[in-house]
Amino acid sequence: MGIRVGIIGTGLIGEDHGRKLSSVISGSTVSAVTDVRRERAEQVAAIVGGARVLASGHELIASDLVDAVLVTSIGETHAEYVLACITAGKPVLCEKPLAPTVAECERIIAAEVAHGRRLVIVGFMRRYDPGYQQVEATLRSGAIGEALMLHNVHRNATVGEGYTSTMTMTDSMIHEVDVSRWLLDEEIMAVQVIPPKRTPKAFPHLQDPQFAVFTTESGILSTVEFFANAQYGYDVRCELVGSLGTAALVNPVVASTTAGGRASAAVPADWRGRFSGAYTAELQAWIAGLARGECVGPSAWEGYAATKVVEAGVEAVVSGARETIDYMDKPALYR
Ligand code: NAD
Ligand code: ISE
Repeated sequence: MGIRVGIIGTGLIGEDHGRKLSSVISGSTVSAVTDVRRERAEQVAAIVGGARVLASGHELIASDLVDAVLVTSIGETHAEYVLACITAGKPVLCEKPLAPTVAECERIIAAEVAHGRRLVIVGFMRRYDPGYQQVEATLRSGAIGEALMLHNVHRNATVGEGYTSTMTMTDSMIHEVDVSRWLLDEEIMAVQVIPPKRTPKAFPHLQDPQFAVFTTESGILSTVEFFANAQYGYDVRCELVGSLGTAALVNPVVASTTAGGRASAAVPADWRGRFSGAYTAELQAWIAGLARGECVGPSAWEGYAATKVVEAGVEAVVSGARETIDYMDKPALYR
């Protein structure tokens, strides 16, 4: 039976993670699910097999059926559920963002510090992608010298009408915030967002694409081109420029076609195809850690620091100015 996971929020990623936890990951089962759309929770319960549909997130957190909780509901609900998990003393993997506001992240940190033991991890899955891991290992090896610049590209094929100009930061570029902090091992101290010419393929309310520049403690620049309606598919790129050379992601190609005088390879439709292996590795590391009594994965501090940058980034989208960031002291629990 292993670790019995309860899932709160059975939308796209709740279903995707649920499939992995019930049939790919070793040492876990999905024992309970819940969603404000009960029919959706019932669908996912049928997909994972053997999960009870419970009436609310709070009932699920309190349930004896659940050893650990996966929060994959919408971002605005994360803090409430993560805080309830800490109160119940249950480990929780919360999808990004840990919470949409810094104030909520600070409450989570205060609660976890008062609890005295780490329970919370945040779903920054790119840290588990073999390509990003290779770039990180190359930097640490010294082969490309000192990091000077990081160039990131993040393109979605399309987004829905509900996607707004500030969600480019809160929903999407938050991944580049985390990748920059993790790869460069420095905090981001300032952010600026420059609006390029707009694509005609976005709803009029959305500034798309957007271009952000993060500056780290030692002055490394991390640039992000984020394009929400790139049309052709899902495409994530990254090149780290060092004082002696560069290290770049190579997008994984599963198979290519050569026909009619052309060679081509498929582009993934969305994040599920591109990062499937990273989600599996993230979930497996979490479950294996829990089996040993450890909390393995990006901490609540990483979630807080990312939301700090994102909050400044949202101000920068509106102001057009370079917004600076200051952080609280890092509690000993996260050092
Ligand atoms: P989604 O809209 O498909 O699913 C969200 C689900 O939460 C819906 O089924 C909705 O009914 C449910 N919900 C809303 N309020 C709730 C509440 N109070 N209690 C319980 N359920 C509630 O969205 P999604 O794409 O699955 O995204 C969910 C979360 O995962 C978001 O925080 C998103 O940023 C994150 N996400 C992360 C990645 C990644 O690459 N790490 C990818 C996609 C989404
Ligand atoms: C989505 O919510 C994710 O987290 C994906 O990883 C990201 O690439 C996409 O831009 C977001 O909308």
